[in-house]
Amino acid sequence: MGHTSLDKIIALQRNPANIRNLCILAHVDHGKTTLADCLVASNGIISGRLAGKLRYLDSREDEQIRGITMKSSAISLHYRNGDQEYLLNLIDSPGHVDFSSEVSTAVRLCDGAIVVVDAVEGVCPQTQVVLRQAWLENIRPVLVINKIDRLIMELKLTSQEAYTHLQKILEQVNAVTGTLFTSKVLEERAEKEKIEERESGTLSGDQVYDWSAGLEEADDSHLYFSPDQGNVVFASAIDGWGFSIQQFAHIYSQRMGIKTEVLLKTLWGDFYLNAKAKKIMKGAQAKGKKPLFVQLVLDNIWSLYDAVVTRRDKEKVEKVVTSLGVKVMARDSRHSDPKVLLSAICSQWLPVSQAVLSMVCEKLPSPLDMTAERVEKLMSVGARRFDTLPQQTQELKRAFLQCSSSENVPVIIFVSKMFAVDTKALPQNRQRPLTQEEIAQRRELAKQRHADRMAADQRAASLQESAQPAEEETFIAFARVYSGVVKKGQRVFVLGPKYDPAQALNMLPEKYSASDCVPEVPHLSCCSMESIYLLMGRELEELEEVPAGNVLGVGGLEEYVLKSATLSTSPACPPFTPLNFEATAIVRVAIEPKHPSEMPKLVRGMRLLNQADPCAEVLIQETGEHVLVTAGEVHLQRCLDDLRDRFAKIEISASKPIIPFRETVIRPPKVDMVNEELGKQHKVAIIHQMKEEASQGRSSDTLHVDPSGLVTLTTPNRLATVSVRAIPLPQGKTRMHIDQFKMTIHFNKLCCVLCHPTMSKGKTIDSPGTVANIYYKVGEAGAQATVLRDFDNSIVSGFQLATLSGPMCEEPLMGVCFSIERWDIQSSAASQKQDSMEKDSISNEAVVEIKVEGSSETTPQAGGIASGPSQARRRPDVSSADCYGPVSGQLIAAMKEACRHAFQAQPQRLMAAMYTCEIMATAEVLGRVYGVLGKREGRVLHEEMKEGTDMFIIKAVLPVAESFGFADEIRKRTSGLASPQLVFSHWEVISSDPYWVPTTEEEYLHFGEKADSANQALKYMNAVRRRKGLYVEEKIVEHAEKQRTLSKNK
Ligand SMILES: Nc1nc2c(ncn2[C@@H]2O[C@H](COP(=O)(O)OP(=O)(O)OP(=O)(O)O)[C@@H](O)[C@H]2O)c(=O)[nH]1
Ligand SMILES: [Mg+2]
Repeated sequence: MGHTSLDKIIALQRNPANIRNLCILAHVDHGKTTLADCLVASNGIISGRLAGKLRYLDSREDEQIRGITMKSSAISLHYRNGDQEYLLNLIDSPGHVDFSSEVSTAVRLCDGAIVVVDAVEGVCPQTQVVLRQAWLENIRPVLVINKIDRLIMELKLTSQEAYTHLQKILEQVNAVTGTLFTSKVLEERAEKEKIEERESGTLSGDQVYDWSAGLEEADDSHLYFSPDQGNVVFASAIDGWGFSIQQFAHIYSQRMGIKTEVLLKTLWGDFYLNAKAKKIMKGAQAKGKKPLFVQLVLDNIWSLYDAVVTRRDKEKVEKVVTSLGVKVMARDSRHSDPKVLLSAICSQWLPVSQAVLSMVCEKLPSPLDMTAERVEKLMSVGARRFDTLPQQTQELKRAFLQCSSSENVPVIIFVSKMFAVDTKALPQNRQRPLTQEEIAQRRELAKQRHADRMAADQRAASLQESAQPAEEETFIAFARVYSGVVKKGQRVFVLGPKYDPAQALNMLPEKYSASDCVPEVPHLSCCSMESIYLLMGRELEELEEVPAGNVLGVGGLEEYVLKSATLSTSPACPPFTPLNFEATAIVRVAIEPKHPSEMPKLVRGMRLLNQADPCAEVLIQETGEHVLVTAGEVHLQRCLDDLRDRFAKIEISASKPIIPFRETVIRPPKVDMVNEELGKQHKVAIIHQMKEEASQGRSSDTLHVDPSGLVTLTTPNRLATVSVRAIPLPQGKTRMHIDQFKMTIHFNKLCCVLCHPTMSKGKTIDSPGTVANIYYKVGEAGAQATVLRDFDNSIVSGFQLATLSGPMCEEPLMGVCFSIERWDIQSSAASQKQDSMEKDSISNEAVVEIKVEGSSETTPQAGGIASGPSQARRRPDVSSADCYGPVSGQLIAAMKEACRHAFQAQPQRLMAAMYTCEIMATAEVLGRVYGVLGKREGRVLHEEMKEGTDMFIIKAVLPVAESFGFADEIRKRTSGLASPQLVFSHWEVISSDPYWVPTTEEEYLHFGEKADSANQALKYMNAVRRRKGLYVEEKIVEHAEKQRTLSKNK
């Protein structure tokens, strides 16, 4: 087939019923790009011979070198299915975990997905992730089981064994879908119950509990993959073949005279052919017969491989070629590599592109089939429900569902990422053959220019030069039109993620359009779409307009859109829900230019990089370092390469990865380091004991630490006193229940919830896991409270400063609660006579209860945290203006110090970032994998054998600090047979105490006086302190005496 012309594609774009927007998703290396190659070749864009070898959509050099895809890229293809012509907007996505954000950007723009699974490896961790992503975005998947040739050539399975194996893989995939479905049904049911409960007040007594989970009624049969449903293709992309059972059903219905419908139902499953009775019967397994699928389908393929590749039987091949009616060129049949001949035969007999594309056209929805549920999900940002949106906004739902391209519907576009292309590669700047007239014109121009140049002075030249350094990279938005027609040069509103249509509709005059100048509406701006493009893999084609339902590229948005955005001509349009990113950016490195003078270039380059990558973050740390945060090692490498070669174009040097830690406190341990109960042993180390005592009852004239850990600090001017206690928050998901009518709660930015100023009675707060640092203050009733509230800001600032960097190694705190148990403020005049003064304390009966749910521990002290009533004493004459005076500054400092001391009064621990890591390995290399994991402080969670293969799946957790080079080391030690997938999962308390020294007899016996066995926490802490230039308590020469004695004795 020849190259599809641009006009054809433009014509097809106008018929949304025949458009399919789809992406290819899979685990890394399962063959997405190879499959895409076959599909691209079917349009004549690349040669069929190169399909599978070229990996056309991997356009970056490093993608080709490493052999993995790093970004998602789109291409528009044309396909004729029966009498219908289809336009397929295909997006290839990366499978490596580090780039899973690219998958999110692709999935958002599609209505369907091809999920590729390797026939040998089966369902892998990323397969599950992509299935979940497709599920969350409500897009419909179809399945391609790829690399079937490996079952023949590598595993040397018989066709019968291969059939059982394929059945298992289907079961695995369906199990994942099943889990997703059940969890959704259960969630919906819980939601429904909650609403019912709210509506009916309390449950009435005679109600009987309904224990059906709702699963019985829910129909899920359409969700599963099954060859007889037509949503599964078996393929070998590298050899260019693929089939669905439909194809074979057609072939055999003609040859054997059996109805196609019968064959469709029986070709997959427990059916066999009874040759005598000429009937298809059930129960192949029980009777020990060959299932129909093996006999009619697999056996043919197996014998073809056997004849062409294994035995290289020329005669048989010729027979097959004539019986299949395919044409083989002489040079193919003479080729020394039998695979060439094989793919020449297979790609004509069972072309993979035809099998996959007809499945896509038949089974995946068109943009017109978008469900109302999906639209509502896209439009309801955050916790807002769709029905709470303004009326005008709700009406837009119709525009989505209609997907109309008429003039009077609003234009709605979603930009899921920005990508950079070389400005020279843009179609406007591309060189094309010139016509005679143009050549003549140019000649004229050149003559003119020459004359000008002679006349012009130096100034003109310099002017031209300053105008020259145009941007070398242009940003194109990767987007989809959901409604209306996008025209070149059209003006649209850019809606920021926090944009609120309700607010804007109140502020804007009616019939307001984007071509008017923008009034002051928060998070709203205007821009014009300077150019629009058709995305064709490595190339772009300029278009004049794009109708609804298509994927497109938009130029000229770089000033307005950072990474993703919603564009619309209607201000009633809400911003779309943010993309679901599976990966968290965790690996950070500091970057500096080789030559300090090139700093501005680096800053600019990093800004561009930030825009061009959906997941990378760029920030400037307090220390002034420019820091790049990435999802993993491979991602980091790509970002650095990009920075060096494209965005900054300078030599840069990157620091070693900066490993993040968190500081926390824990409840006093009950046993010591040798598992003896504390308090029973004799303390032997006098010095250490002294140290301990000093830390427990420290006091100076402004600071008092009582043995229970309550720290009382007075500001230097003695105006204010705060008493703070640090309390460890229970691990796991914490739910706080506050039974108190006024209370201020701040989760600091680690958990990003800020509840201020008051919480209503009986409110429940969820903190996401252990991440919260909470500051709370029991509030007071009455007018007196206002003065204290004026100083709230200072207290919060002090708290925030304290939680930003802890005393151990200046890393942020986590999972700590600071309870302010007393807080006094006095006027300056009366400050000296504080004690003799009559106390007008406002004491309230605040009872704060913190209930912990979902955590197995009972928390005796958690209930007691706040039961101390807060008191506040103050002179009524403190003017509220004081909060701007020096008092507030001192209060900030005092609060910060008090928090720090309170923190130090408790047993302190470091928290390490942890990866979960899934490794697939064969039995022979299992031992080596464990070796590497053990060396790097990894902990194996479980290990299981993958059914039907000799592979083991090991699931482990590994500290991020130990993970650099881990993947490489595993690969080297196992000669490439195992490769891990690392994903950030959680923060974990390191159990060893960095300040630990032996104090009891047993500990001395066990660890020796110097306790010089490695203390991992101390090692980490010192490494961070050293990096930050803080004081590190370390002896440089440990055993000096010994050495001297040795040398003397000689
Ligand atoms: N034997 C065999 N190998 C295949 C087949 N399809 C792809 N491969 C090989 O598998 C490797 C990975 O293929 P890709 O297409 O790059 O895989 P991918 O899924 O795009 O990988 P990422 O984009 O990195 O996630 C390549 O070496 C291919 O040659 C197949 O059908 N059979
Ligand atoms: Mg790929």
